[in-house]
Amino acid sequence: MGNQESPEKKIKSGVAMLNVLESWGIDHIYGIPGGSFNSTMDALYEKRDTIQYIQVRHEEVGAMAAAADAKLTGKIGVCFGTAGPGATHLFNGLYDAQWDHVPVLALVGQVASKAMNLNSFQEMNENPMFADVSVYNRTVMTPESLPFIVDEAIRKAYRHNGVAVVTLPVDYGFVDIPDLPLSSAKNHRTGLPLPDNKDILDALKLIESAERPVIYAGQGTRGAGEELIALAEHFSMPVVISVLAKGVLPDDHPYLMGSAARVAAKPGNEALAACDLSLFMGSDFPFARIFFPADVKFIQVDIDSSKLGSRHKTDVAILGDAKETMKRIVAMGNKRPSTTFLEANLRNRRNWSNWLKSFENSDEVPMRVEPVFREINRIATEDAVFVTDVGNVTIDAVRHLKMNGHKQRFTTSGLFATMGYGVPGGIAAKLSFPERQVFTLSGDGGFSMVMQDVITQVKYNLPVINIVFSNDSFGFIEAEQEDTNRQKFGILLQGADYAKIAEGMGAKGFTITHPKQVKEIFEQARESKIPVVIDVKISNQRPFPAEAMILDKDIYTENEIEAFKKKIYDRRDASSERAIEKIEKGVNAEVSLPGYTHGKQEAITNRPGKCMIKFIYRKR
Ligand SMILES: Cc1ncc(C[n+]2csc(CCOP(=O)(O)OP(=O)(O)O)c2C)c(N)n1
Ligand SMILES: [Mg+2]
Repeated sequence: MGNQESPEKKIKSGVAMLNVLESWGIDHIYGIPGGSFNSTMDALYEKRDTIQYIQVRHEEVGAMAAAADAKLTGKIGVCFGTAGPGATHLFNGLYDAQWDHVPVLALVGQVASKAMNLNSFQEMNENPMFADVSVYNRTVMTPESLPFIVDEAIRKAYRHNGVAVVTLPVDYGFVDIPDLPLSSAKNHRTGLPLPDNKDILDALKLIESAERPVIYAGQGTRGAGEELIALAEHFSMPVVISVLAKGVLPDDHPYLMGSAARVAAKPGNEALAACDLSLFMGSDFPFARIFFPADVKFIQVDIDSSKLGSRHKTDVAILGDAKETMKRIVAMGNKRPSTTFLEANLRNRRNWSNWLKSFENSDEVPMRVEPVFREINRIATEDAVFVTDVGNVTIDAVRHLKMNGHKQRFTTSGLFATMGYGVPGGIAAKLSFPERQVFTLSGDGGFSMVMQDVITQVKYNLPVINIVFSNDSFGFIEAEQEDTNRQKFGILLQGADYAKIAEGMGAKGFTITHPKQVKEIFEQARESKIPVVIDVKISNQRPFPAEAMILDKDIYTENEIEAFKKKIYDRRDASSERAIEKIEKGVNAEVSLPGYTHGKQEAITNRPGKCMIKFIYRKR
């Protein structure tokens, strides 16, 4: 860093800026150069031994990787784009960071200061462009201020867990400025609010009087898996987790009901539908109003006061760190013995797990996904990182990855839910954790949005195992269209040989078409020293939808099944015909009921020895 003893010492403004980055522990930065970014490229050359420039093939990939870096490490991710088209390409990655609340710094090129505001080539009015996505958004006005502004930008990004954008006129970076020690990195402190015991006592009153309490845990519980288990066990509460909280608990923990909403495990949705109290812990779950009963008692814990009460009518709000809050709730509350509600949920979850497991050795061709997940789970190391794209593949990953709840990590594009997260996330994971095994899991749609950057994995020797689930469809949207009972349109994809494409970029490519091949190919992938793309040709079946039910004669009475069938007969259309046919075949028929919604569910949870939970569907 700078030298206070000799203020006459000069340094290029661009290098001074990178010194600030370095002081904050930033060791790599993603982007593509351009005319308006050359002074920073020059500085990056000078600083090449300490800050690695990662050349991506699309700025979106760089921004997405920066967001993924931040999600995985908690440290700020950094990306850049040149003025105009390079800048606009950043948006998806930046919005992903914004929605999943992680710090990212975007450096944006600008034409030279003298050319600004003259309608110059590629000059755009960048501040308003980035206004919505950012927590800090400035254009540098003098070379001397550039390092100060970047320092401030980093502080703000950390403070607000958001995106800071600094727009740099290209000429400034080349200017010599005094080399001053200006970084505030050493002053950086983080702290989380501690809960107020009065609020905890209020929460305890609700917990103690509830009959069917459920914990809904979000990413705020990351790092607090033990406290979460202690809380669940102390009060005999089943736990439902958000997608972003996947991996906080071991997936084989019996109290874990899985996730809710469309990515749900069935017991997850059913636990929410049946509960009379929600302990909503560190989450921004956008579907809370739909999936909890309207009259549920609601306790919300968050470190961000602006989130309290935002997702559901809330009875008790606790501003506090989830970990500390959970500890105190347990310490201050009386232990509650097991209940029929908990027992029912535990059994519901066991049924679901057994049902999922029953497909693991399926020899169906085209393949089901379960044999693939069986292999992923088999070869995954104890600290593996799983990066999941957006689509049916998200549902499958959330349901089938068996994470250990310790060092393994899961990441995806959570609330923004953009496709094209897999390959960039893989780059980020392997750069941040070179020693760890990294899987990316993408649909063919999501993969083909960003697959060019497999070449980036090759260039930087990042041996990621990329898995492409090829169903020749935007499957997730196809299922939505199916549910509307309208014509399917715009969803089928031209198939491609993704293994060959990967080989063309210098990666190792495999194609799996039959379950017999899975084991051998995953063995090879595990040993590979270069990036791998495994293209699995899967059948285009939607994952078992939450809006379907299993009519099991062991669980439902004849009358219940008849009543349900009648509902379907009443509906006479192509999809109900198919459903009836399935029911006629007997037990364990999977019946998908397009046109029915699970928005309103009634649950019968206190019938030990019987089915614990029954859906009653209502027509939309
Ligand atoms: C950038 C972007 N465009 C469109 C969507 C809407 N969308 C959500 S999932 C999906 C289909 C994903 O298809 P694919 O990657 O093949 O995965 P699959 O569902 O088939 O497993 C689409 C189009 C989105 N989330 N992000
Ligand atoms: Mg697909």
